[in-house]
Amino acid sequence: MELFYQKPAKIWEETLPIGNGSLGAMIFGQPKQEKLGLNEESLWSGIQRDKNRKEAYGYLEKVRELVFAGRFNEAEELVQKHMLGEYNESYLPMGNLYFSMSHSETVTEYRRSLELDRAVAKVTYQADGSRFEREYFASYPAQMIVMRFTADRPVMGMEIRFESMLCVKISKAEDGIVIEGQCPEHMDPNYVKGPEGVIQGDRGMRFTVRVRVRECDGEYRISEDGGIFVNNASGLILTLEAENQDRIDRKNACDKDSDIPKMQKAESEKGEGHFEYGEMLEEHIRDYRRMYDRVVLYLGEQLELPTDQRLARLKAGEEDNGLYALYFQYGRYLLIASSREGSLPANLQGIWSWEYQAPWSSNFTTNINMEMNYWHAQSCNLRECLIPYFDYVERLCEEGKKTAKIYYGCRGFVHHHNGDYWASTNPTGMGYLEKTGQENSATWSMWPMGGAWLSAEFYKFWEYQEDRQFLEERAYPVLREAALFLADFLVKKDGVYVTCPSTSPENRFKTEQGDSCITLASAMDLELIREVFANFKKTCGILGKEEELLEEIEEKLDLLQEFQIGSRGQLLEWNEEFEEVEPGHRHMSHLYGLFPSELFAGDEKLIRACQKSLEIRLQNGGGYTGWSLAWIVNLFAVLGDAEKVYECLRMLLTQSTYDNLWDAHPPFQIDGNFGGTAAIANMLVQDRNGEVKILPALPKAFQEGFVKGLCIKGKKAVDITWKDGKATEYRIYDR
Ligand code: FUC
Repeated sequence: MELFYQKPAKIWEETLPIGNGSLGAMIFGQPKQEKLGLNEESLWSGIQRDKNRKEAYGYLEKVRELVFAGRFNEAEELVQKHMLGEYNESYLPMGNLYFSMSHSETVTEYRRSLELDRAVAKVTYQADGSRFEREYFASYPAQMIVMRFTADRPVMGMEIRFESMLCVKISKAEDGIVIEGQCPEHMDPNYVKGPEGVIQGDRGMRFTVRVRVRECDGEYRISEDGGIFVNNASGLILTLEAENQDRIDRKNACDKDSDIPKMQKAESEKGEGHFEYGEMLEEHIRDYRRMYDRVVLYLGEQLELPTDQRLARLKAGEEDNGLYALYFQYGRYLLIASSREGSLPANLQGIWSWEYQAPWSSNFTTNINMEMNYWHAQSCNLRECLIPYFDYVERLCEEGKKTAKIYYGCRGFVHHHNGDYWASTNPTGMGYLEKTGQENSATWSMWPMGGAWLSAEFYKFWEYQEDRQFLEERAYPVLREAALFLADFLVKKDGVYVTCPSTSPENRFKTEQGDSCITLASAMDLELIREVFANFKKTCGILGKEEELLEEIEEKLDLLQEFQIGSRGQLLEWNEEFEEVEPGHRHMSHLYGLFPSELFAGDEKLIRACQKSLEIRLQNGGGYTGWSLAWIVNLFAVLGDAEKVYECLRMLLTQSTYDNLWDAHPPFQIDGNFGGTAAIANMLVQDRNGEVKILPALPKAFQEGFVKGLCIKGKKAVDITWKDGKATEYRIYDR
């Protein structure tokens, strides 16, 4: 399977992304002036420091009093003024590598492709009577990006240059160039401040990038100012490696067992300097296919048409079942390329980001986005890709213990809606009004439920992998800290336990005194609490642990505020039937219990209420961002509404997908790709609440097909073949 094009990319959203979890490249494939946008996932602004707002706790009681008195916007004002902390830092683009070719502008037989079966990108064309070919891949075992340029005759000439928006010094090395750089010590998000929000300073992280000429059968020289000049060559192989001093120190300091990818790794066994292209390519493909090959999906033939044309045909109302399978496998490809052991989790753009101040800092947004990035990891047989997620959440768990104490006087760990490289856990949004003139920062930032949501994947890992050591050593501690926080955070009002302050991610409600976002016991809070408590109880049960916290949890669960159904039969998003400011809001937060959680499984009353809420959201324009649509498709899959699944999946591809099949929020945000992939898996098999469903939401359009290797719980996988919309054969087996 491949993505292919008959023209080079003009914009970033047409480039072909490659990656090894840490290093990424976005390939334009321009014949005359090739450009590669480069990333290294640990290049972030900032320094390690405490961003918690120390006086926050002093206002908590007052905020609660105001909420209990129904003075919601006064409570919001207080939160906004006194409880919000600094913004998190920003993910940064490493720079671009340019290749100015000496051949003429006119080229023929142009083709650019990304082979999903091998994770190799290619560009081929004819110029001046010669055939040129480029091959790119990002090797995880070798921790490098490898670039091979060939021509059928020794006519290749080019100048290679590296440029960056970061502070860099480029110098000549014996076999290439060395780029030494330093990231800014602070960067505000672009929605707060423009370039004036950047402080370069001299405390930011330092990094080194090396571009090496590994093979060249023509002449080459390197200029003092860092240009590489090639002439009369028919073959040229370059590699790119990067090292971030901070990352290595930090990892070494806190995790002695970790397998830190060092740039020398590639040369280890065969000795210094050993490099053989064929070996390296083979090693890369072997490593990649070990994961990628586990799942095969056929929904229809792969048309011999360029991917952008296939997308255009779909937009014009034509059918292309194979394109959905390509989209699905691309979602698996993108996760393998952006989340491997030893790296950070996939951020808002995976690892591919080109703007100096990227949208929403290209950070780890945890009120939907980061979690959605991993919705397909289990079902689509990519468990290893979760390792960076678990590593990162464990860091949040450490930092979040401080935040829990400072903000709420609670035990356990809390995380809010934004995370960065430094794992800060405080609510952000401080000074937003003063800096931007806009109110309402508490709407997105005052959400102390990030840790609760993030902890869910730990239990799910146990369910799918049945790895007792993982449950004991990794899941239990995180679930315990999450449960501790929630147990302490609950407060009693009229004999019932509620959360306060409480928001429902990014949505607002109307009151007589104007609109607000701060209330008590939003549905999502209650869902998360019930889920964390249940997961913790189950974990303790399996591990045979008895502890006081379990009793406390029982007591809190007995008196926990119930979910409420509104006048239209909908599940209420907040504890009262408020009028929503945005009834078609993109977040489906109150439907969390239906999906991704299994909390409501089997409860017909709540499922019907969710269905109604979903209907209301959609009637009012919901699903207008890529990830929002992806969430909706999953919800319909769980509801078993096959035709809605198809309708929304089609919308995801036709309205929220760029030509390189990246998800469009807009702008590019990778969550929709991953959520969309999860939805396709959910339409084929579901394992929820102890019940495996085969083809639970198969649309009429996908009459015939087969899938192999989708995972269900208990270390099992499923193969299904279907015809006329019915399974003709299926097999459940041990993985
Ligand atoms: C959440 C969403 C936005 C966006 C941002 C990165 O705040 O509400 O739509 O996806 O994250």
